[in-house]
Amino acid sequence: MIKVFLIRCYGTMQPPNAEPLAVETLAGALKQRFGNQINVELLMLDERDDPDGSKLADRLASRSAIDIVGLSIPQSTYFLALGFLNRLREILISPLIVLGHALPTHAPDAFLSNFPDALIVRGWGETAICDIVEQYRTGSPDWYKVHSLMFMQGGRVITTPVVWPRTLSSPLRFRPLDFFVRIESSRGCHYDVCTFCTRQPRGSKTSSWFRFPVDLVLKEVAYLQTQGITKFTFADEDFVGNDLEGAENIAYGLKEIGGMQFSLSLRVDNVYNPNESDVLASRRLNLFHLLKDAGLSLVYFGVESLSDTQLKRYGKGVRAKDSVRAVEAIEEIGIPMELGYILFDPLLTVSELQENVHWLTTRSFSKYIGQLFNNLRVQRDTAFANLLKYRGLLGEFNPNTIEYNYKYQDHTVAKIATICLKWKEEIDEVYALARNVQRTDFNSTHCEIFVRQIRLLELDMLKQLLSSIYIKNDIKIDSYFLYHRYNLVDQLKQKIRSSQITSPSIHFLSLAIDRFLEQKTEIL
Ligand code: B12
Ligand code: SF4
Repeated sequence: MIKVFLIRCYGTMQPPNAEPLAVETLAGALKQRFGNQINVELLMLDERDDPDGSKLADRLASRSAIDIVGLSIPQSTYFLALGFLNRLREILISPLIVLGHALPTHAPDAFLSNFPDALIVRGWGETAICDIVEQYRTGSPDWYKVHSLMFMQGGRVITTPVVWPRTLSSPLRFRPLDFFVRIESSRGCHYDVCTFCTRQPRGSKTSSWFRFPVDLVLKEVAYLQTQGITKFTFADEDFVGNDLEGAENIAYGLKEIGGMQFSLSLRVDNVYNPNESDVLASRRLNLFHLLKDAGLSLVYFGVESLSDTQLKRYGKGVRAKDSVRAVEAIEEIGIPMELGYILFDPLLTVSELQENVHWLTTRSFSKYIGQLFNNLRVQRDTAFANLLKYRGLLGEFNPNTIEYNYKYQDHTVAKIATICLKWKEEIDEVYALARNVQRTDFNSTHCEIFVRQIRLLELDMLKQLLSSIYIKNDIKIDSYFLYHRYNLVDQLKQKIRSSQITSPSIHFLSLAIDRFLEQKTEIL
């Protein structure tokens, strides 16, 4: 019997309750293809309790006859993965190593240069992992026969064509009650052209989006309900895609199942598209009424900017006023939302910044912005990276996040961005963990109030910074904002303490709050 370990890495960017869906999905596919001829075990490698991966490597050393170790390496886990793989090599365990997820997909060189015997799977991995096992079983594997692969042979990097698996294999869920569960109803993005977005690689003839069979999606939801799960998120990048009917059928099915709460991600033109007929426009709105009725509790909206020129640079294909209309429509239907926003990009101008602030202060939705002080992550394999290279603004590459450093073209924007990003860096651990509680609980009032208060405070601070441009050479943060932020964190601490709610997410949040308050006491 073939013995396979699939390991999911957790770093600073993966909240502790993020479900290891990548490896669960791969395990599901392996079980579906090989049944009892394969033994698959899922493991977690979390830098919070095993910072260099050596503990897990040593544990594996005590296990006998391991054939394949598959490692899932998302952003922020590069050094953790290297530590683990180095330790495996040191203790002379040499199973076949297979690497997947964002970092191996977009920075294969950073792994192959250290581990030339490893196989890199690029993009969706179910077909590839099954074919790898198939080849491994022959005893003289021919890796050219496996799709979506990168490997070294004779000192050269060999690349095989990428395929997108089309079948939905039911994930082999790993302790689902301990995580916030995700379900896929589609893959890819039907729009597929934003200049900053890295998507899974695909062959030129593959369509950029497809829906899984709706009955199988609903079967998975119903199964999870039998396991005691009542809250989940759709993992889809583009839940609606170009398939309103499929989305409607999911809504009807979920309503029938009943008792579920869920979130999903949308483009703004999934809600309002100015180029469509009135009939289609009302069908779109009706879809969101149906979804709300079925338990939709949070919408992630990829707004990104409310400056038309910035939106054009991002390749979003929408105008600010249409985004505003879509956001207001969802607000009117009464579905809570979180707006994706990328305020600072290296080519931002002061007038674009003012345009953003204008929309945000004249409407009521700034409280929904997930992270106002976001800066564009210029990732490898994106059009934006090419644009910056051409402009001479591209800096060094970081394999841990697959992004490049860059310079801002405008000095004033650079000053404001530096202040805001420092602020974000200081509060991010607390804020991100509180937002994670809000995103995965749907009913946590303390965390919801806290994240909203921080968002409104940040918008006020940005307005203050913008107005200080006109006071010569004096763009700096007013200490009022620092005091206020400290007090908000302190209040959250008291509320958590008095509510006596306990969960791993709240536990990590409380630790982060203590760290923040300890570091910042000097400002009082
Ligand atoms: C839920 C989610 C999150 C959650 C939890 C993520 C987690 N890691 O557990 C949170 C909020 C924490 C998050 C954070 C971020 N995310 Co996110 N996230 C998603 C989302 C919506 C769903 C992920 C998912 O469940 N996919 C379904 C599973 C089955 O796919 P998968 O994980 O990719 O696994 C497949 C392959 O990657 C591969 N594979 C993976 N591991 C392995 C291992 C082996 C051995 C093999 C063979 C294959 C293999 O095979 C798997 C099955 O096909 C995706 C969009 C999407 N639909 O993928 C974005 C997405 C992954 N996120 C993205 C980004 C940019 C981020 C952040 C960097 C955002 C930020 N600025 O902080 C961070 C950090 C990176 C990360 N993803 O962990 C991008 C990634 C782009 C890229 N290629 O780098 C995506 C694609 C969204 C987008 N279009 O921009 N994310
Ligand atoms: S940012 Fe969203 S809409 Fe744009 S290409 Fe990426 S997944 Fe598609």
